[in-house]
Formats: sequence, structure tokens, C-alpha cells
Amino acid sequence: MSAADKFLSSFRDALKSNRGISKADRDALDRELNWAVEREAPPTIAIIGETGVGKTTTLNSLFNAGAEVGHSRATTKKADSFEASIFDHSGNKGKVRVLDLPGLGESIAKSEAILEIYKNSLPMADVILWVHPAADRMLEFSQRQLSLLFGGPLQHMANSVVFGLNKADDIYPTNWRRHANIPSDEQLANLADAEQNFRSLVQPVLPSETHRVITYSALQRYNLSSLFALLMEAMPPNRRWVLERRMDLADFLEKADQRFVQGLRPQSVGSVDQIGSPIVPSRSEILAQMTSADKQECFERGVSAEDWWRMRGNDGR
Ligand SMILES: Nc1nc2c(ncn2[C@@H]2O[C@H](COP(=O)(O)OP(=O)(O)OP(=O)(O)O)[C@@H](O)[C@H]2O)c(=O)[nH]1
Ligand SMILES: [Mg+2]
Repeated sequence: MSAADKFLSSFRDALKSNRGISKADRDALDRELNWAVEREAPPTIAIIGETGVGKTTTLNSLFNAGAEVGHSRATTKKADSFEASIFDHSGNKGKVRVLDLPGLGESIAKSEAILEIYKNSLPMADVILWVHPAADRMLEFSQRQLSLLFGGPLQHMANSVVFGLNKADDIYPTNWRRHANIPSDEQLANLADAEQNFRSLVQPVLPSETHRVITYSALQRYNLSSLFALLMEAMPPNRRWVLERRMDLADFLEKADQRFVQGLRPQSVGSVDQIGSPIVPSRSEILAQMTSADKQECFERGVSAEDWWRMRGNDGR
């Protein structure tokens, strides 16, 4: 449940039990509250990137727990005319308005027309997700276009950009740890380097310092919670709650080897262990309590789900 929903639910509970207000007034307040929440415009994300960089996969992994959904308009590009497409992405938790924008490199000849499209449509967005392949270090073209865009007319929007370096699983030496569905140590080092390289190359052409560069894999669902956190940060503060309510991140564990997931350390499941500590819940119960980020951290640190549960002090010690 999002923070906004928790707040609304506590507010409603408090309202229900407030005997100082008549039932009719309480009902009216409740209706007005619902109305205000529903009336708030959906979050609007501009997503920029070349064809095939993973824009659609990213949307599905952030808002549909990885399930594919159809769009109201499927194509972003017609024969040889480039245009922005606006559609409502029907996420599992509600609508997300998407401005799907052609990549700048898709037609060098048309790059001026594409820039014009950006200038006209980006101001409609709450947040801009600039998607680039993590393995691609050739950034001169992007640098030039970023400088034209954010050095000039859209300077005030530079702080709304998140740079998502997708396809982390494709980074050299492509030896992804498939059983745990996380990067190898070599890949982790190269991903950190890719982030650093990207940041140092785009920084000089942006009007303010950007910390919002993140490597992720939409397909393997790696680092989605960090990507989402950056999108939240880049949202206008008074609209963050609208985005958070739509969050439905795909679970990276679903793509891990299930024997590995089940078999990490099964010995203490559902039992009293030898030193008499209380019963540890079953692995599936613990997993249900963990966020995707918790699971990822456990895998990276080699900590079992049961140890995570104990470390959180859940066994009363
Ligand atoms: N290896 C890998 N492949 C990915 C990842 N994300 C997307 N892909 C693949 O890249 C291809 C293109 O993905 P899309 O999401 O359709 O890309 P897009 O940017 O929406 O493409 P257009 O709509 O044509 O502009 C598909 O085959 C995806 O499965 C990723 O993180 N890793
Ligand atoms: Mg697409």
C-alpha cells in the first residue's frame, strides 16, 4: 500500500470513529476526499529513447508487475514521420500517462524536427525518463542533443530527468548470475563504471548537477526499486503520491531459479530451532513480507530469508 493510501485509510478510520461529527457530515467528507483523490491527474512520464532500447518493457516492469499489457496506441513512429505519442498505460494500480518520444538518433536528418517535438511535449511531463543502453559508451550524440535541449529552452526541466541505463544484463562479460538473477561481480563493477562514465559525460552539458543516473534491467527486473525511487525524487513534490500509488514492480525473484530460491537454507523453516528461539515463519511467509529491494539485498549479501527475518528482530530477541 502506498504512503498516500495508508494516510487515507488512517484518515478514514479516524473519521469513522469521530463521534463529534454527524454521520451525514462524515459521509460527505469521505465522498469529497474520494473525489479529490480520483480527480488528481495521473502521473505523466515522458520516456525518451531509441527504438528497441526497452521503453515498453520498462513501463511494464514498473507498473504491471512484469505482465504485458496493450496500449491504446501501439506505434510510436509512422513510416518516415516522427512524432510523439501520448497514451494511457493501464497499469495494475491505475493509469499512467505516457509521452513516448522518438530517440534523437533515429533520424539524424530529422533531429531538428525531433528536438521541436521534445520542446513542445516535455513541459507536459511530471518526470522524464531518458533510456539508454548501459553497454553503450558512445555518448557524443546524446551530449550534443542534451545540451541543445536543456542548455536552452527547457533548462528548468533538467532536474526532472532520470537517466535509466537499461539492459544491465547485457553488460560485458554478460555472465549474469542466472540462478539468483543478479549481475556477476565483473558486471557489477562494469555497471558502476557505466554509471560513472555516463554521469561524467552528461554533467558538463546539463545546467545543474545530476545524480539521477541508474543502471537497471527491465527484462531481468534488476534495480527497479532504485529506478522507481529516482523517478519519485524527480517528480514535483506535490505529485509524488500519484506516482507512488501506481507502483507495481515486477519481482526479480520470479526470474531466478526457483530451486535456488527455495533451497537457500530450508532447515529452520516452520520449526523451533535448537537453541529454543521462537518459530521462524515459512519461507513463503517471510518472502511475502519482503520488498523487492530487501530480496535483492539478501541475494547480494548471501543472506537467507530466515536470517533476514531474524536480523530484523522479528523473533523477539
Ligand atoms: N537483454 C535485455 N533485453 C531487453 C531489456 N529490456 C528490453 N529488452 C528487449 O529489447 C527489445 C525491445 O524492447 P521494447 O521494450 O519493445 O523497446 P522499445 O524501446 O519500447 O522499442 P520501440 O517501441 O520500438 O521504440 C525486446 O526484445 C525486449 O525484450 C533488458 O533489460 N535486457
Ligand atoms: Mg515501445
